[in-house]
Amino acid sequence: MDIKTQSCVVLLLLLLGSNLTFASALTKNLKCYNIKSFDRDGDGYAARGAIPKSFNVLIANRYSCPKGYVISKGDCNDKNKEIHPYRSEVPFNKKDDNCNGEKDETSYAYSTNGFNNSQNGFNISVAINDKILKAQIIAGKISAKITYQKLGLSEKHQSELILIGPDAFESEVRGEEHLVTLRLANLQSDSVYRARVSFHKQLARRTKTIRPAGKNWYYTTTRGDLGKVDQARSEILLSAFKEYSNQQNGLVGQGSRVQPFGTKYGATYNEAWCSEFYSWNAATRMKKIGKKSNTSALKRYFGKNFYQDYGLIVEKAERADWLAMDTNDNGKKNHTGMFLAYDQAQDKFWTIEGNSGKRVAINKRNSKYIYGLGHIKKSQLKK
Ligand SMILES: [Ca+2]
Ligand SMILES: [Ca+2]
Ligand SMILES: [Ca+2]
Ligand SMILES: [Ca+2]
Repeated sequence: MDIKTQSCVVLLLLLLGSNLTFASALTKNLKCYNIKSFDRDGDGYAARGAIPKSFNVLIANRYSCPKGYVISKGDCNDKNKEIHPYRSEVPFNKKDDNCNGEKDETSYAYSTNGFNNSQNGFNISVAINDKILKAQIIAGKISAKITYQKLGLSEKHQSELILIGPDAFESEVRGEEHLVTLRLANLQSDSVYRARVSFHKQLARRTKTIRPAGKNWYYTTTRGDLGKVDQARSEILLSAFKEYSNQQNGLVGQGSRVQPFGTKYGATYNEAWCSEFYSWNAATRMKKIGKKSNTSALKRYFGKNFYQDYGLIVEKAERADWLAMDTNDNGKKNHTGMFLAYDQAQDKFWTIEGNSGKRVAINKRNSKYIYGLGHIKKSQLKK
């Protein structure tokens, strides 16, 4: 980690809308929660509404709260250590295990291979977690609706809906587990999409929504022209989206007790890990990228395929390219993202990022924060 990478923290503060300031370049304010008062079940997550205490810590300890304090909050049940925000929803128990406000909501499966992702479509694999819904699907009484959007097109005008009759999707019982597979087709190639599934029952005069599939979107990509670079782009993105899912299920990033923050990506516990997240995923297909730990190392790696001219950035940007960002708008690069799509109408960039609010996150970035673009070339790919 170098000085440049350290400023990923600045991004964090911006994202949180925090008015904290640095006491010096080498320290930062860290919000921590008293365990005795706010984490009574000892699951490592302070209760909702917990009041933080600010500590001035060395940058080298940026995520380490003092003894007796925890960094994570949002526990919706501080009397049960099995319930907290960074875990998977447990099916069929009528409890909101992951504190997202919904009980036994359906959840999306992610795979680093995608689910039959082709140039014009992909499958969405949904785990049914609710007993009543499962019974109704098995009885063939339920329709599914997919809301989807190609990233880069306006949410308002370009989202589309499809209603699929009960015979039009696959439903498979594997022991207790029940998976529903839906296919989205007739899509554009070489594009990133997000989709949401909900289930509906047709009554005499109206359609009743049985259970929304959570508020979360499922993110994936169609494939490109099947050339080597387009294949690599798809696979790098599918890897990154799998990590996005791992964040939501409490396996990486903040809140994880499995591989916290960026440790999975080669960062140390207290290190800013935006660049590591990019290079770790890119390394699935790119040679010699290693676990690049800062923006300067990534800029060197892309060499003459690095563009700073804004017109060229917009023109060249393709899925899974590297975006160098300047999130405090001071003319210096301080953060790393992976390019997903460009929204021309809004002049904004869709990205997937490590260490965004200490998490793996999908963001829509104002163009003024875009510093440069590392464009993937065939010569950089593994054989
Ligand atoms: Ca707790
Ligand atoms: Ca709890
Ligand atoms: Ca839930
Ligand atoms: Ca549950």
